Amino acid sequence: AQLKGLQKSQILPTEDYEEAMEMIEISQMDIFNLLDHNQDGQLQLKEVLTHTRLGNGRWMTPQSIREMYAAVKADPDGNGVLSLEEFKQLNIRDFHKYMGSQKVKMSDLVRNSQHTWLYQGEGAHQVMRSIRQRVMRLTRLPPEIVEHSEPLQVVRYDQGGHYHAHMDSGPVFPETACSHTKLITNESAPFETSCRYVTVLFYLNNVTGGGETIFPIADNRTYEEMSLIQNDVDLRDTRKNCDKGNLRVKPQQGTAVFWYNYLSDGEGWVGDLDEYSLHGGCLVTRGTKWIANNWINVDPNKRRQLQFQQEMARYAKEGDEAQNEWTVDKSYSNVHVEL
Ligand SMILES: [Ca+2]
Ligand SMILES: [Ca+2]
Repeated sequence: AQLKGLQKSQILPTEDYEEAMEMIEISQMDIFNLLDHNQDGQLQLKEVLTHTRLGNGRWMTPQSIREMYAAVKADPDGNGVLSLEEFKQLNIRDFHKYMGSQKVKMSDLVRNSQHTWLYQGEGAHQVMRSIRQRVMRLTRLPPEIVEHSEPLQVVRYDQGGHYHAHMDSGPVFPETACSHTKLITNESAPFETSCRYVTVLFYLNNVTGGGETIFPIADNRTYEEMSLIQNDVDLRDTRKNCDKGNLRVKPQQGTAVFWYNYLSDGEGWVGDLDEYSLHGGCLVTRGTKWIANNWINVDPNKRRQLQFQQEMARYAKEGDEAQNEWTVDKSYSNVHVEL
């Protein structure tokens, strides 16, 4: 990975933000309804915080939201919640202007790390092949599924690095396409996700301080998105609240954690997203942290997955270099997967 060179996993937001946001055609009323999770006609702080996209890659905290309210005079009665009336008075342009004007540091982002992708397919270095084969044995998944999954992602977190809690894959609706099967099955869906059925996370070194993998709500009895944020404690915040999560795994060189991001559909295939798989990388307080991720991609739509596998087998047989290259490198070289 060092030889190949690593790229920033997330780049600082650009000034294009304001422009880009103005392109989105969505009414203020629609935004309000979307944010008002409990439908009480008020926007509580946590309802705004839950929609991480509003931050344009910047991690929002209760503090940063309050600062924003103050800057754009969003909450004139000062009760900490936005009524529909207050929200209507708000000039969304001021909000975008404010967001665009903020000086953002790497530590303010959702993710502060560097990564690269390493090829594991036919002809790859023996170490890379052996990792793939071990993943096959560990997960007991068919070789044709594992072989056609994403390459190995190697990630470096320097001191001060983190990755706030997230899911490795997205929910799948009938109108959602999977990144890996999209081109081959000719889907033109409005939504796309990476359909990562399984995550195998390898720890490549011992970290001097911090850098644990946190699963904030693992083994909770019930899942409630809004209960992730209580008062000013956001359990997803891996710079501040890793000590409050349910399961914390300390990096140990040569070990790995493995989990499913989706439940079973009860019929031997991939079902709904498992929301308990929410996880993040805690702040590295000392030293450097190196990990690698193997994701196993499975389309919850079985027909599309089988079609994809058939096509891939056909390409391999024809020895179509161009296609092979596309599947292993091109589609991942610039992909930033925000989940
Ligand atoms: Ca509300
Ligand atoms: Ca108010």
